[in-house]
Amino acid sequence: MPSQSVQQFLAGARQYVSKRVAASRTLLVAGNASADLDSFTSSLVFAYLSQTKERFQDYKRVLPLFNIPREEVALRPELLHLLANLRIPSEDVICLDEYLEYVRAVPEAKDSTDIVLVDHNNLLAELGELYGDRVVGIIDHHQNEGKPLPANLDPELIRFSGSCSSLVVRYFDEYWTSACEFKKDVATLALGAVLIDTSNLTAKETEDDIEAARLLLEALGSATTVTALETGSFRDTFYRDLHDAKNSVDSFSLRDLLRKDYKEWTEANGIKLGTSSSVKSLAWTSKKFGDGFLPGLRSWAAERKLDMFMAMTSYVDADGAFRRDLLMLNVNPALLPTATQFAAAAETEFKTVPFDTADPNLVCDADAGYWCWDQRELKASRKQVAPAMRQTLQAAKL
Ligand SMILES: [Mn+2]
Repeated sequence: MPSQSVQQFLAGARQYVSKRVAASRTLLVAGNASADLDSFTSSLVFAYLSQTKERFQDYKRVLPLFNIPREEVALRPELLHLLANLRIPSEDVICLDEYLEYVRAVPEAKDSTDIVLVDHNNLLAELGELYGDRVVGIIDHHQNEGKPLPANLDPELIRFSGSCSSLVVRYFDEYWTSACEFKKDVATLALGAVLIDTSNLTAKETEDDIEAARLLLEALGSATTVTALETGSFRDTFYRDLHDAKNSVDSFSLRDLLRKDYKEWTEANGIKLGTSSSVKSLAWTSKKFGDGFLPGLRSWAAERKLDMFMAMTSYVDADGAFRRDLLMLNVNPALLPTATQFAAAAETEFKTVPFDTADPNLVCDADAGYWCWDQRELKASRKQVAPAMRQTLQAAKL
């Protein structure tokens, strides 16, 4: 049984990578490149529990790898919620860019590493180049992409289920009834993914998900009967909190908020338009970021090398009414007449109305190329507004 907690295990793995410890025989456990909660928990639970299997005893190190760059962790509030719940510092999560840096600093690591894939069955991009021929095990719930699987996989556990974490839980089935003092945290970790992926066992769930949830809830000591599993209030509360976190962007920096749902276009005349869509009103966003709001918009536009930036929001206000806001920031002085022309046209086309507000962030300043509005035309989303702006930009003379 594991002699350290999952928190201690992850902190140790993180030190190994951060301190560039010389390579020893290593097992890398990598989730997929979209890096959702399922991939995260599948890789961490597998890596942590691998020490309970004879099969993995020869590995000196087991590293759970989160298959996205560090900077994208912030875009996954449900992960941050679960980590906080478990007192796991998010810095301990080993991200792709950090791991690749480690391999560059310790090149011999490449030859002493095997890899297990969880939540995917085809290793892509840089990891594929490094370890495509060193895949020794797969646990996945996606369809095989037609590529033949590597030979001699152990485990080779690929079948449809709501959550890949459920398959990982079942692969280590003996652990959940053990007396290991650390098992509650491991169970919490896995349960989060199982419930999120199956909408609290109400959608897409298979026998594997139901059995995994039963094992985990039993390990947590909160479901000793099937009835408790079916109606368990712990489970419902735990799920609702995680679900709310997933739909909350309160922990986002302004940059995260702007790039979360972002699209850009470069027109034939070289003019570049960027558009951010958000589930929070401009008033909410301005209040949250205060003096950092306008500089934040300008810095995002500069980072993306934009000539024109727009933000669209859609949200439900305090009275339960669906609302939209629209914001336009012209960055290229040569386009000021074009932006002014769009602002005039938007009044009729999108029923834009300046805000009646004391918030200086939400007051138009045409000379500075800045406009923001209450958009009364509620049917016009980015699908309508962006093409209108693009047409205007295509006609612009620089
Ligand atoms: Mn999955």
